[in-house]
Amino acid sequence: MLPPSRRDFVSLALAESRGYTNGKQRRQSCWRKWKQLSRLQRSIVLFLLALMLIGGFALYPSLSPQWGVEEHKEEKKQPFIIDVKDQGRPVLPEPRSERRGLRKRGPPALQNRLQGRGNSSEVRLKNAQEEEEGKPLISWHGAVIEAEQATDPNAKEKEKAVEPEDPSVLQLEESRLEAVREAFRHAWKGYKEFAWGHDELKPVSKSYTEWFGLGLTLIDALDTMWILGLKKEFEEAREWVAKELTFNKNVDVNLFESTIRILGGLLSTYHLTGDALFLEKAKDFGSRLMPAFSTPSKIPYSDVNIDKGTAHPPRWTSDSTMAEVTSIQLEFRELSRLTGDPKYREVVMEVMRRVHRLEGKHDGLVPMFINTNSGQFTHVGVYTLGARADSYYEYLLKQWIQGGKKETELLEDYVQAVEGIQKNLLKRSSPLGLMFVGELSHGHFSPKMDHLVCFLPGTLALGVHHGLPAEHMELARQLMETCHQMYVQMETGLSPEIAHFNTQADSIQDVDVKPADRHNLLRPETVESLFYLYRFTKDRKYQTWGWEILQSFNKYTRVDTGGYTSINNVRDPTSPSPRDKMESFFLGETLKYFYLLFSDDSNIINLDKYVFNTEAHPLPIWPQTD
Ligand code: DMJ
Repeated sequence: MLPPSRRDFVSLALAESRGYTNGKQRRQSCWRKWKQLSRLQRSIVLFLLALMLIGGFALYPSLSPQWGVEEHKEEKKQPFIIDVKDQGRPVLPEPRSERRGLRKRGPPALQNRLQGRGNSSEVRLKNAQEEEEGKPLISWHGAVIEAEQATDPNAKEKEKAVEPEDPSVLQLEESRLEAVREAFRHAWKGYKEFAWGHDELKPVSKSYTEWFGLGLTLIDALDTMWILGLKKEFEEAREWVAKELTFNKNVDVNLFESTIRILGGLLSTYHLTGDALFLEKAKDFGSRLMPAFSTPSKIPYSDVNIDKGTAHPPRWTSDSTMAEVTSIQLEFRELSRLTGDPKYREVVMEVMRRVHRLEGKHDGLVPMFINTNSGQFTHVGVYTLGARADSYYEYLLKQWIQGGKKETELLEDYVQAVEGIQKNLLKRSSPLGLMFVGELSHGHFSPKMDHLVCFLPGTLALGVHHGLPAEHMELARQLMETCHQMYVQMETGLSPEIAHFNTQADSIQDVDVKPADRHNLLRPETVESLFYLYRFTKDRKYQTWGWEILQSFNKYTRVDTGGYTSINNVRDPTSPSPRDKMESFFLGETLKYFYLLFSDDSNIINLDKYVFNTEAHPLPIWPQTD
């Protein structure tokens, strides 16, 4: 039996819910009921109403849809084929309050990194796995990759905690992180003294090279400084961007290179810092790249003049490079999301749609060129995971991740390509039996592997982390070992640009290098993959391998007066022969991946929240609102 007051309240509620047809009648009836209530009853009702009102206000921000909700809904309805009608509403990177918090906090490395570590990363890994549990992942050509199949056999390993906070482990970690910061400062010193505001440092001749004339190294390095916690260096670079950087320049830029380095660098710095300056610059630059897409086939030209708004292919051909036209999507899609203007996303997704439909792939592998007039592949018959094709495969997976794993055609193409690699491009070397990725030329297998291919172990591991088949992880581990051997089998401990693998049974060494391939450009791919493999397996051997590579860079490529240089000969430790150039990706990628590899804090660029573009600039995985 309810107390009298509760009974009355219930009867009032029931009366109200009966459903009147006429509003006036309803109002009168409510009023009559109200008058019949005692003072106490009215107070209770009023009190409850007030409570509901306050609760409603408190909950409103978390319940109200964020900008762009409809954008994601559209994409869910039409995976991959994104609706152009979806116009106009920008999506901010994070709720404003958080961004303010981030700014106040400063770069992540300035925070107390020892707080709250270990457990939180494990929880996140578990959540990522749980997210996939029980759901078929994709439907691919009628076959369904089941969640069970996609379980990582190393899940146990994932859950294994990094050692408890053992002081010697923490000390080792901190000393390695400091070694990376020191390397960065040294590189920055050379850039600042001899190349400030120019594209690349020539550390030996103490001068610079100009490629686009846009301060390439400085922009490429912005988010690295933020992540490493180099506040002073970051602030002086920001100052340059604010005061000196202008895109009002009569220069031709390469669409791909400038997208991944400049647009990608500005967008990621915007996300990490919340500083609108970088978004403004990104918008300005992105819009100046758009003329590249005005071609008969919608496959963009390689070069665009950012002042005149004209674009053209290279002088000798009307072809564009496959990797170049299919590795600008993460950046343009993000620009659309941030500005609310779909035009950036539309042009790059049109490229993906056309490539997806093209005949001439070989088990999901693509040729290296595509014609900007016909929109067809050219040079059909040559397949590589190296130069000119590499990041096509990387961006299939990463776009799928960026968009919340809904654009199934991207995933289909990625999974099919991995099968194509397994079927056509893998062989084992002698004497160690290393698994390597060769090339196929008109049916002829060549045991040639670019260092560029060493992005692949990391990408495969990332796919497994996001639910793809466990066998990809096994391949990732084996290829990681191979990339490691490309370093340790060289006299300097540094990989050549291209390796040839011996397959004859009586070989003495697995890796052979042709005289023209002996250079090392300070490239990041192996360190990048070591980072992913360590993040996902916590196997410390990957950190050790990375540490050895850093030592070799310091020994053979460091220039006393500041900066690091590419070298001509990784086989000659007495005379590695400097090439006198520090590529912007050494600061943008290589040192950043070293830092992330040596850090045990999975919160520094959480891989469930960010996806790296091919120049190591982290962009957010789009929040799922439904
Ligand atoms: C970088 O510009 C990018 O990583 C690109 O995908 C490949 N080449 C360099 C680094 O080697």
